[in-house]
Amino acid sequence: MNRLLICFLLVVAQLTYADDGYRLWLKYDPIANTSQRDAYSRSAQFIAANKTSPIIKSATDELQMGLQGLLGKSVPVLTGAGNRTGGILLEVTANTPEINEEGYRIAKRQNNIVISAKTDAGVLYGAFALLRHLQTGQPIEQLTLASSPKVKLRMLNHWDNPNGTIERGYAGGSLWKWYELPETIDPRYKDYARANASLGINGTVVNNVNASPRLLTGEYLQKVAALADVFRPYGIKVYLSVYFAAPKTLGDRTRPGLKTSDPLDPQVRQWWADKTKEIHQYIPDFGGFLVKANSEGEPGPQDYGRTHADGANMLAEAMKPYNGVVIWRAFVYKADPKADRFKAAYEEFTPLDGQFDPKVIVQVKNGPIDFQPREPFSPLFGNMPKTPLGIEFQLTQEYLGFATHLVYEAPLFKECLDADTYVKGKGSTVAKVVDGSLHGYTHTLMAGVANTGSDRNWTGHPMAQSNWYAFGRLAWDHTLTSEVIADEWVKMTLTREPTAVKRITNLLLKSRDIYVDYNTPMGLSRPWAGVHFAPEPWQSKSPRPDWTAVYYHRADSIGIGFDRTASGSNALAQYQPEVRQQWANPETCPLPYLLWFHHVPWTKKLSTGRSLWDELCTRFYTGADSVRWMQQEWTQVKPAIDPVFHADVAGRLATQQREAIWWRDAWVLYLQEYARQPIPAPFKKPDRTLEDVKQLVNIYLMR
Ligand code: GCV
Repeated sequence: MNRLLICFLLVVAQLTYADDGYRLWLKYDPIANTSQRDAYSRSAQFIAANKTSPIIKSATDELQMGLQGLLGKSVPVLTGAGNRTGGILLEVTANTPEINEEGYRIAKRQNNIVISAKTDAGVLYGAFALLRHLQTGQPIEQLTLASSPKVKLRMLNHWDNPNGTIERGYAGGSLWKWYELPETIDPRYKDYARANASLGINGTVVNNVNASPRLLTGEYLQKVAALADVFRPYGIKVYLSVYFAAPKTLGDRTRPGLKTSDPLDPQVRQWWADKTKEIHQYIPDFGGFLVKANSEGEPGPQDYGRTHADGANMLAEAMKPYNGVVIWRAFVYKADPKADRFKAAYEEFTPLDGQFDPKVIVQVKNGPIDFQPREPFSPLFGNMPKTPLGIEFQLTQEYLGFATHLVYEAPLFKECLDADTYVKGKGSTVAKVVDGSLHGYTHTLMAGVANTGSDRNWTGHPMAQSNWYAFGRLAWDHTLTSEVIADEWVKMTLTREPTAVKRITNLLLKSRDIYVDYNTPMGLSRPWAGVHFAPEPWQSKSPRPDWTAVYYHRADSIGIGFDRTASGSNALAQYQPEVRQQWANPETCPLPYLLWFHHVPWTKKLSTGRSLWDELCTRFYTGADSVRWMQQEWTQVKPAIDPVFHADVAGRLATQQREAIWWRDAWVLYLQEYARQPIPAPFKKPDRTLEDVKQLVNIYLMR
C-alpha cells in the first residue's frame, strides 16, 4: 500500500471512530506524525522472546496489537531472532542486577530494542512500558529505561456483591457475571486484566469486604477460579474477602455449620485450614484473604473476646502451607458516643504491634476517618514498626461526587504518600512506611477500592479512568508526580495535541482542590447522611453520633471545627511531636487541615487576611465558580477530543456545575445560622433559602 493511501485510511479511521471509552488508555490509535511513526517502525520489524509461557504470550500479543494500531502494520513474532536486527527482543534473564523481581529494563542492543527482566511478569510490564513510551510520543533512538515496583502487592479491591451490585459503585453493575461463570467467560475479563497489567497491578480482590459467605462455597470457588485463569497470564493473582463468621453460617447438605467462629477454637481453625486447602485446589496460586472484621456490624474475633491479631493469625495459620497472605483491615470504630472516631484505629491496633503472624498485613485507609476529600494521613503510619502496614485508597468516588464530578485523585494519593510522619526523623514519609523501606517490612501493599463497573467506559465518568490509571502508576512507583501521570494518561487516552494536553492536565491537577473548596474546605468533613452525595451538613439524627454530619463539623455560635488538641479529644497525641506541634497550633496548622483539629471562632483572622467566616465563604464561592472555568477549559479542547467522549464529559461538567452551587448554597445558608454574618462581597447571597435546599436534598434522596 502506498504511503498516501495509508495516511488517508488513518485519517478516515480517526474521523469515523466514536470513542466510547472502552479501550481505556490502551487505545493504540495510529501515530499521526509520519516521521515518528517511521522511526518507530524501523525499530519494530519483528518480536522475539527467549522463552515461551502464557505471560510471555500476553506480552507478545500486546506488542503485536499495540504496534498494529500505532504503526498500522502487522509485526511478526519469531521463534528466535538469530542475527536479525531492527526488532524487539523479550529476554528473561538473571543478568539484570539493577532491577527487582518484577522490574524491567529496556535498552538498545545491536540495533534491537531489548526488554529484559528477571521474571516473565517483568517482561510483560516492560512490554507495556515500551508501548506507553510510543503512545506518549517519546524518542527511541537512545532508549534506556529501567524500573522496578516499589511495593510488592499492588491490588484492586472490588466491593462487588454476588447479586451483581457494587457497594459504592457508580459505573453500573459488577464486572463479574457470577451467574454465567464459570462456563461463560466475558471477553471483558481479559481486557480488565490487560489494563491492570499495563500499570503493574498484580492482585485483585474480587468481592466486597462486607463479604458474603457464598463466595467460599464450592459453587462460587469454581467461578472465582475461572476468573483466576483469565488473570493469571497477566501476572494477576486473585484474592477473596472473607466473612469471619463463615464457619458458623456456612453449612452444607453434608455438614451443618459449626457452633462458633471463635478463632481459638480448634474446630474453627480446622475449618479454615480445610477451606484454604479447598480454595487452593481450585486456585493453586491463590493470593490470600482480605478481612473486614468487627467493623460496621461485620463479625470478627472480638465477638468471642479475642483480638484482631487472634483472628488474623488463625487465618495465617491456615495459609501456612501456601504462598498467600492475610490482609486484615484497620478500618474499625466503635459506637462510643464519648470517643473520637479519628482515634479508633490507632487505639485498637498499635497495642497489637508485634503480635501478628508474619503472613499478615494490616491494611490502613489513607486517613483516620473514611476516604474524605481531604484528610490528614492516618496516625497508624509509622506507629506499627513490627507489622507490615499496607495503604488503602478509594478510587470509586464515594465522597467525591459519584460519577458526575470530575476529580483527578492523584494529588489526593500523593498528599498522603508524601506526608512526613517524622517517625524516624525528617523524611519518614508515609510512602516509605508503605514501601517497607522505613521499618524493613517483608510484605508491602498498596490497595485501591476499584471504580470499575459494567458501564461500557468502565468507570462511569469517563475521566475517572484517570484515577484507575493514577492508582496503578503510583502503586508501582510512588515517586511519580501527579502531573507526569496526568500527562501520560491524557496522551494515551484523549489526545496528543500539545495545547490540549496542557489544558487537560492542568484541569485534572486543579480538579480535586476545586471539589474540596465547594464541598469540604479547610478541614471540614463528612457533611453527608447515609447517601454520601447530597449536602446535609445539618444532619443530626442517626443511630450513632459518628454517623451524623454535626458530629464532624461541630458548628455553634462561636465557631466551627473539631478540637482534637489537648483541650479536646487529643487525637493529635497520636502523631509524632514535629507533626503534633505544627498542627496543634492554629497559627501554624496548614489551612487545609485547620478544622480537622481546631474549633475556630468565626471572627478569627487567618493568614489569608480574612476572617474564618469570610474565608469559608470565599472557598465555597470560588470552588463553585471554578467549575465554570473547568467547563470553559473543556470547551477549548473540543477540536482535539473525540466528539462522543467530549460530549459525555461536557454533560457531566454541566451537572457538576449545578451541584457545586447546590453544595455552596447548602453550606453557606446553613452555617450562616450559626455565624450570623453577611455573605462577604463580592459574593451574592444565594437566591434560595435553606429550606429550599433541604427540600431539594429530600427530593434527591427520595424522602
Ligand atoms: C465496604 C465506608 C463505606 C462503606 C464501606 C466501608 C469500608 O463506611 O461507606 O460502604 O463498606 O467504608 O471501607 O468498609
